[in-house]
Amino acid sequence: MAGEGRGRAVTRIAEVTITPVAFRDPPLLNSNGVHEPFALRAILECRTDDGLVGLGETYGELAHLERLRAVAPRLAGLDPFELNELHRRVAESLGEAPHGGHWSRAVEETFGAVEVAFYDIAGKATGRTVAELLGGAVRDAVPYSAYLFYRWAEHPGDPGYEPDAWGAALDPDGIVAQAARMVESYGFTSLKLKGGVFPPDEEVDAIHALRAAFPEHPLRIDPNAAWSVPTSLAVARALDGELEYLEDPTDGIAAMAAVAAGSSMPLATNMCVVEMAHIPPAVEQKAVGIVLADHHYWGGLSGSRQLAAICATFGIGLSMHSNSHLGISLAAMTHLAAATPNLGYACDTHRPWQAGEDVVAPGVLEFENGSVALPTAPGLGVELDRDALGVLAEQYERCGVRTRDDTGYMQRFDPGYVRMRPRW
Ligand code: GKR
Ligand code: MG
Repeated sequence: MAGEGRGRAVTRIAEVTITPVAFRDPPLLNSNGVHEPFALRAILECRTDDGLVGLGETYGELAHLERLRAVAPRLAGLDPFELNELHRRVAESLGEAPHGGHWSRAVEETFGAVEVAFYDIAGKATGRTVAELLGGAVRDAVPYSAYLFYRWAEHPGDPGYEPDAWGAALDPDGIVAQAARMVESYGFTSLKLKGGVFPPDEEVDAIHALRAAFPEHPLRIDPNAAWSVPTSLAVARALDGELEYLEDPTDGIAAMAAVAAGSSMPLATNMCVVEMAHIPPAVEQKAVGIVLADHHYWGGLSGSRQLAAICATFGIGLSMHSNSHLGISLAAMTHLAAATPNLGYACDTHRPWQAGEDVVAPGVLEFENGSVALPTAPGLGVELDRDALGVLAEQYERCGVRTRDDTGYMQRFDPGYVRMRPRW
């Protein structure tokens, strides 16, 4: 039960506001299709009875918004330090009992969204940063990787879209040019290519071209399970010695284990190990060498720290996943990564693709030499820009996108396009 304060004044949640927002997203290609002109997020503001406001950012898809809206009224009166009670209330609101001692992904995603806002409040209430509350920073700046995408120059379905400065990238030269711009603009020191778009030989050529252009940068490729086991093994052979890791070449723990057994580089995943129940079979079958943490679905910052401990126990490396996101998420990712000693790889971020639109006041989350310095103000250390929030909320109302559908959007331009896993 929520604590009664044991003689101390206790801050309690008075009100939770959920604001769906939409921001411009370029036509980035992946194994499911292409990004729509708008990406969705939900912004949470948790207000306490003594005037503190905790911020959270999470998925903006309708199903997730409905879960957040079901939970929000049940948070009133909760002490933001009572994370176990938060977990219980979230699960109860969603009508769930723990499965095998763990909660479902829906519960962990919903819990994670609110938990970050509670950490923000806890930091503001104590004058500490979130990284301090997570055990203290072991690094004062967090390295991120350049997230390279094959992409079109423009959104064919959106006549109002202003083409950005990046242009198209549809072959190895285009990817190398994109990487050069990323490295020049942000200083990234490792490079990740989103694959699964073109036949594997072409993507292997792109990695060779990146290696030639960037001899010192660790490289990764992630086709989101677009390849069969034999194709994955052939790609792993072709890229022997080139990759720091190969991310989700194929689908499922058993298939990943078959690829891992025949590959020289470690395999990483944000697809076959995405909840605690997946860890025992993945460990038993030696399916993955690296798991990508993501506080949005791994049960928040506290769940991600549990994941980190489990990975350390089993000798599994830890990296960090991203989806299209805004500054509150970047701040939370940066605090978590700064306070996680065994997070040994540069984290993913979609940030360069969202240049220009955000809900946080500018100036805190800047990249220098590929890293974001840990914010120093209490809590997450970022401030909501209320005008910017209003603009992106209005954009949400107008844009018509309510659920991410990369495949449906692709089919508008290529009616024969089919989502396939594996495709090759
Ligand atoms: O933004 O297209 C994308 C990515 O493919 C994203 O949806 C993935 O979840 O970045 C992610 C990944 O590493 O698989
Ligand atoms: Mg991935």
